[in-house]
Amino acid sequence: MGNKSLAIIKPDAMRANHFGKIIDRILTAGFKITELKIARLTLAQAETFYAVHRERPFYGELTSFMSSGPIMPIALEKDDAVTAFRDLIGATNPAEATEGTIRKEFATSVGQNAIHGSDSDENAEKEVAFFFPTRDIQDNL
Ligand code: IDP
Ligand code: MG
Repeated sequence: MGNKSLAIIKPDAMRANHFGKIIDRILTAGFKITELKIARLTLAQAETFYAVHRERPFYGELTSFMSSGPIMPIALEKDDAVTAFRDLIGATNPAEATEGTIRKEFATSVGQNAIHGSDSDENAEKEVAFFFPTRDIQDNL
């Protein structure tokens, strides 16, 4: 198992000013933040990032939402980071998310669900590289 994951605080949570509380949750859960920035995706960049979902019925809604405003990509490290982070964020649909998860507290719908988390070690590597192609920070945090 790997130790990296990529989080993205989505436009809904950025607009609602929930990023401070969400970052606090992430740190309290024991993740190390190695990279963090505010970014904004073009529609084409959102389509590239979510290309794996291009056949899904919600692809248009997802990519237009993810390019609708600022986002906060965050590179994370922890033992078994992908699984640990998906446990912290909860189910895709907040109606199904466990009490105490980030999506249970901050998501408003299955589409506008506050936060992204990588779903495999392989995708974590790709997703971190998508947002942080030059990792020039030493591991000294
Ligand atoms: P995940 O984010 O929990 O891994 P995925 O199935 O990978 O969920 O879907 C990616 C994203 O697409 C979700 O986080 C959500 O924003 C959006 N999405 C998933 N299912 C639906 C849907 O049924 N309607 C609208 N948006 C959806
Ligand atoms: Mg996914």
